[in-house]
Amino acid sequence: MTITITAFERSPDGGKGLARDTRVRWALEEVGQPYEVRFVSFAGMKAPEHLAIHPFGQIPTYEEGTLSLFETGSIVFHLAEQHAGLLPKERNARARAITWMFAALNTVEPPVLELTTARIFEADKPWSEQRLPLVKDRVRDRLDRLSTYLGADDWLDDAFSAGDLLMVSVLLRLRPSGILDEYQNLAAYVARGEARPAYVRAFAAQFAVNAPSAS
Ligand code: GTB
Repeated sequence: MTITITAFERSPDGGKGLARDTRVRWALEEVGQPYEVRFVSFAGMKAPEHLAIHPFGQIPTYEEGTLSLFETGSIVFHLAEQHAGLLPKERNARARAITWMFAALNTVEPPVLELTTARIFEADKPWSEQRLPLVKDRVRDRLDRLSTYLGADDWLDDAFSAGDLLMVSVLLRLRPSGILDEYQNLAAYVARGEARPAYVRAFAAQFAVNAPSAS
């Protein structure tokens, strides 16, 4: 059955892979599933046809036969359940990997998003200079703990999992702020994720349509 995802017609990040279709593309590549992409404009995201599959008018979405999904966590989880490669078979290891998926999205991503908002959308506000250090420290609170937990390990548990895929995807968004490089082991962890052949393919696919030179 053909899998179709949606992505920005032209991502505002110009191909840096920061829009959330990249994590879904990555998961699809990890499990070896071919997919098609339907590109959506900002106006198209709020049109009834798109709202019928994404109630909040966002990308990405996932369609496969009669199934349509939204939310990257749910899409990655669906793929990880249906195909080998993203979740361990052993019950406890699988539960731990799922826990890390939630931790990436529920515990680490919110302050990371807050920082993006503060740096990009609130930079011109008169209170921005005072607020930014507070927001950065909330990110550091999480990264301090994550860095200690990861230590010198390659991945959050024994083997790469959907938990790492989501955590690396979330951390990647910190790179422009410079905060990621304050944590040597987390920067290396993200680089390890980016070096995976599946990530390289996913990144190249989104870059091909979003790079400034792409027509
Ligand atoms: N919780 C949802 C999920 O994980 O699927 C969040 C989905 C989401 O925020 N989608 C964004 C969107 O559709 C695109 S990724 N936004 C349009 C809207 O809400 O109207 C967010 C994003 C946008 C741009 C950049 N960038 O340019 O760097 C990075 C990330």
